[in-house]
Amino acid sequence: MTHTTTIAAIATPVGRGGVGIIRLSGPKAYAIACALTGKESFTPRLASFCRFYDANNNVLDEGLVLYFKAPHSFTGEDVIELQGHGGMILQNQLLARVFELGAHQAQAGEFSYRAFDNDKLDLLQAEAIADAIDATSAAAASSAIRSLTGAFSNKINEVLEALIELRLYVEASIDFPDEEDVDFLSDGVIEGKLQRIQQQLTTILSTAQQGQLLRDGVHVVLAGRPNAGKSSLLNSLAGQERAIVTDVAGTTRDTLQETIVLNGLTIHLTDTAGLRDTTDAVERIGIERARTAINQADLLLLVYDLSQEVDPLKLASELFGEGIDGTPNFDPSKLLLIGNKRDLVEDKGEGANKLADKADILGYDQVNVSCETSQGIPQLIASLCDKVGFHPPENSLIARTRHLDALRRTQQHVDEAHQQLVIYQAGELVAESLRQGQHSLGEITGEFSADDLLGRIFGSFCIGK
Ligand SMILES: Nc1nc2c(ncn2[C@@H]2O[C@H](COP(=O)(O)OP(=O)(O)OP(=O)(O)O)[C@@H](O)[C@H]2O)c(=O)[nH]1
Ligand SMILES: [Mg+2]
Repeated sequence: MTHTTTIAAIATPVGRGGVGIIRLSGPKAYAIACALTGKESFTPRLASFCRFYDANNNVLDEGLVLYFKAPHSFTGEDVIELQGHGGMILQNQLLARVFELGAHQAQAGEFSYRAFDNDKLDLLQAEAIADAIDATSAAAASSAIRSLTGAFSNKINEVLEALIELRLYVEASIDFPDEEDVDFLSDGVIEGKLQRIQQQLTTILSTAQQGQLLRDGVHVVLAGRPNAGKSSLLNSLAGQERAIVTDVAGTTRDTLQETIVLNGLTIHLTDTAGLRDTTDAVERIGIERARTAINQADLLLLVYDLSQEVDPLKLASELFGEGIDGTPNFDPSKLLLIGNKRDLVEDKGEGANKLADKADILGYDQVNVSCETSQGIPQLIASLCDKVGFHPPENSLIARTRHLDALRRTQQHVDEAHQQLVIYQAGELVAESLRQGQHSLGEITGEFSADDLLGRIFGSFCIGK
């Protein structure tokens, strides 16, 4: 689709900087650059040093003009980049002049949307641009760049082609059954191809799950009784004295969040008020907030003091209630028991009374640490990554929940196709399930995507991208 308007926006971050870039895209971009600079022409892909003039021929700024002629540009349209001096006043004046000459303010993500619309990028690649810019860890950034270069799209397209080819094969066989041939539905060819597609989808899904963890990170909450060492653990993991630590029980009152990166995984870590019965109104509100955070956690670290001889499962039952089988009312897959202050109970002498780094207590994972000496902290980090299923492959690819959802629906349709084949021998239904699978997989790259979804995706980009 061709866009008739010319859009412009400041592409560099707001604030002071050596260089500030204004980007234009659309049919008038080239003419605006000529009018702005008084030059008659620009050569594509050649930097030209120019002065930028206002309507009264006063110099607004000077800098470089870059011209990318359609279709060889980011958006596929004529693109102009004005590289002036960074500084909000200068940049805003220049932008206002560009508007005066006929450009319109670009909406968030509008450049990327045009690139998508002109087939310069697919939806996965466009999302990867935003994810690369917003990445909170080096691993997330490099996997976003890999997705941007098309590595993820290629994997999706490979399966998409296999699905289409198989659907066409099934449809052709229904339309032109070969009397002499064996029954095409039971000769094993379709089943073999379906199984291959199922395997490919499983592999992609597991890569995408890692990519989604890399992108979004996990919400981890520290909870426990007062003085157990929750705030000390937050400080220890964050590598800085972020939370107040004292030996006064009830030190932390409000929840406190810190985003940290451990082994490449972004963790949104929340410290909470120690849980206990209290008449203090402020502390009570803090404890309510702690409860809310606990309920929303992807993983809960239940911290207890090893020097107090606490039974961690009994503590969990006290805090979260008990199921009919006598175990705590908390999903073991989301709970990690942390015995803290091991330095206080371990015999400093050779060999004797050393605690294990980690244990399994009736199906609940447990680790022993000391915030004082840092002993056990690396094992805690390893257990944490393990619990949330974070094992990024070498060449990970960034992914979003939307992609996981579409992949799972595709798997379901392919499973249905498999059932229609082996149980009902229903060729038409096999083809229909494959068509639905093709449709859900195509949502990922944007081959089939509703306009409102596109609006939501591009609307979350920054202006100028
Ligand atoms: N010896 C030793 N002391 C620790 C350790 N971790 C924390 N402490 C001490 O235990 C006390 C309580 O620590 P905090 O981190 O404030 O405990 P908390 O769980 O956040 O307490 P509240 O905020 O009151 O709920 C402080 O005096 C810490 O110095 C540890 O591993 N070893
Ligand atoms: Mg605290």
